[in-house]
Amino acid sequence: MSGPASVPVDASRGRERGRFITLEGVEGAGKTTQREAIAGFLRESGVDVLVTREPGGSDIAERIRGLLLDPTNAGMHGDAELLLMFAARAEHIHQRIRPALASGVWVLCDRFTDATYAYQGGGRGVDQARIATLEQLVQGALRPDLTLLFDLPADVGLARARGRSAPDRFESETLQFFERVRACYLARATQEPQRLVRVDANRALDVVTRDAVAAVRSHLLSARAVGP
Ligand code: T5A
Repeated sequence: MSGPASVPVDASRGRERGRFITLEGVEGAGKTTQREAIAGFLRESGVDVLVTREPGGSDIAERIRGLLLDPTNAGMHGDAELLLMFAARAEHIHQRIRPALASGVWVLCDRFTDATYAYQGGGRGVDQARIATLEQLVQGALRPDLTLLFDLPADVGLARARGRSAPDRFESETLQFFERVRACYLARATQEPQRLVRVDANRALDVVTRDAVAAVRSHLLSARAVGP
């Protein structure tokens, strides 16, 4: 594995930094499975990569994750859920994401703020403007450079997730909830086609991996093209 010195400089930001790649999709879309293949590809390409997830990714954020996913917290108020997501994110950004990017390490994160727009916004009906306010407060200018949206019908993803383990607090939601989540993700992909790349996840694992790695390879090539 090469060190930060081999990571490209992003000329538009005027300083050396890693790239921030996020993976999104409804439950069971295959993000966790695919992130290992993507991380492997990046490492083979000489990129130093931090693999992480949300909610979670740092000590305190992982403890907040426990609260958010615990099915016995079914009565949690929507505002509390939204604020806990961003509280965990603030910790994760300050403890892990920003230091990694600043030292030139690429960050591969299983879910980020697109999930808040999709789940709390699309799923729960929270006003998108409220989410945008918190996004600005917690992240400043930090946004993913590339997001892969693993897309598949919500019922297919739910069947996969529920076949694997007991449902957590989110997986206990209705199919209609996850259909709204999916619709929100697809709308965001339409609004930001340069950043948000849709990958059809309703296919065999190796085919999904091929397309996901191709999207990351393309991003790596363009990152290197603006390098030193
Ligand atoms: N959340 C998160 C919010 O509400 N707001 C937010 O801001 C954030 C950040 C996190 C929950 O938090 C919510 C969303 C989530 O509900 P989680 O456990 O991390 O909880 O949930 P997920 O990220 O959805 O993780 P899952 O494990 O449920 O889904 P994955 O990672 O997409 O799927 P994966 O890879 O674990 O695969 C699931 C099963 O399907 C199989 C796998 O082998 C596995 O058994 N599979 C396939 N089978 C057939 N064909 C394929 N192509 C397959 N790909 C995978």
